[in-house]
Amino acid sequence: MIRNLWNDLEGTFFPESALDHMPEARLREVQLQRLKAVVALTYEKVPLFRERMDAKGVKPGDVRTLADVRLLPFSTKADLRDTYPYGLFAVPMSEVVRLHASSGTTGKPIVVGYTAQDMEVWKQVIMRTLYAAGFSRSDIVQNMFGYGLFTGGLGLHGGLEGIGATVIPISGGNTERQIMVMKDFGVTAVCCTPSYFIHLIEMAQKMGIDFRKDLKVQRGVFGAEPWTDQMRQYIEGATGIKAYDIYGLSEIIGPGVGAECHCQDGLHIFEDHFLVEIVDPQTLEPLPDGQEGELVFTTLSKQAMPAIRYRTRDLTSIDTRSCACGRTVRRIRRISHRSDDMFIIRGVNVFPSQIETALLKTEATLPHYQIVLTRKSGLDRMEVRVEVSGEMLQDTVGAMDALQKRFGHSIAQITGLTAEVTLVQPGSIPRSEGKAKRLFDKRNEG
Ligand code: DLL
Repeated sequence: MIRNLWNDLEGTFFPESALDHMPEARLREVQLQRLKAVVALTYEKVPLFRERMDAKGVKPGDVRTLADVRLLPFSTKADLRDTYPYGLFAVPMSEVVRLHASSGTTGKPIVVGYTAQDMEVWKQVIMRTLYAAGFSRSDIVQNMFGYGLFTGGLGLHGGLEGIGATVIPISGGNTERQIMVMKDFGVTAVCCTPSYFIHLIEMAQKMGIDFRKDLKVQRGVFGAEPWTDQMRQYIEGATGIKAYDIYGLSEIIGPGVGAECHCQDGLHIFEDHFLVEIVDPQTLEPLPDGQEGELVFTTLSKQAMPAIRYRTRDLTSIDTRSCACGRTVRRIRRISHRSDDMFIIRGVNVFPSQIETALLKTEATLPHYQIVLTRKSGLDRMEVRVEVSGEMLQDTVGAMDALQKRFGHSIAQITGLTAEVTLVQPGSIPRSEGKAKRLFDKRNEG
């Protein structure tokens, strides 16, 4: 079914990317046809969906238009935990060729499965991601996403091989060796989390390696965690490479749900495989295009573990403007926060990304920071530990005090809250090989 679509479209695109340029009417037809099929499949094969649909009095035949997706029940990560490990699979295990798992922060991991066709789709969406970021078969790519149960490493790997690039499956960690490989193997492109790449830039500086003079890296795809435009500017400014955003989540397929093109202005969703909605996280009512809310996906072609109206907790909006690149698949704006990242302190809702924006706005610092919440005599305190550069530490006590005040002022401006700002030594905030952890909520400890 997927391959036949390629024949419908002529053009100079790579066959996979042609799907990003499908005439909109055709795209909606494909989506509807696939939506009907996936609803029928889940109703028949997944007891949890059948029970929920029956409880709402909805039958698969009631889905007649794309808007009818709203008749269907939502699903969440809790459903995956409650049916751990294979309860939401729609095919027998003999059809499942790959398992991945996402650790999450609490309790058991969630397990996701793929059939051989799911693996083919995954490869294709990653190939589309890579083409959008200008990767080609001539690239030598250092893939620093973690290999193993995490979907990042092996997910990118399949698509990189698909486009015929030379893949170095190095995974994360051992940063000095990463830099040696980057130099000696003539690496032209990289894939990893943005926070790990920033760590790598610092390490290269320490080792006396100049990205522009000593390395051949030209582009990278970065994702698996929120990052800001300021971080992109830092990465591009420090290295001269082009940095593209890649988005995805294990429950939907892994990396490859959405990707930036050369316009670097939001992420195109591979809509022929993923039906996107934005809902109000409180009322769960659909929100109009352009308004920020929770991203919800229904998978349109997944066989092993289809997802119906899966609530991602990621907050963003749909951008309906056409993109200068000519892709017809719509974009979502960059994801800067998740609804469950939000913390409430003294009654005020705060996202870690707001603290990051406040810090980056104040000085040209790197986003190495931690937010530590504590409670003393019933009062909540927010401490923000910010790493400053070695040169800044040489400054006079007065200059340091002034800097601390500027950070505090900027945080207050953005969040309306007073924070205790602590300036810490360069390198003292632990670096992660994968996703960075910024928030430490110790309010209920001891
Ligand atoms: O992080 C898949 C992935 C791997 C995406 C490599 C991109 C590159 P999970 O571990 O299941 O899967 O985590 C998914 O990470 O719901 C978001 O909250 C966050 N996330 C992923 N990509 C981005 C991004 C992978 N580009 C969760 N920007 C998602 C912001 C992101 N947040």
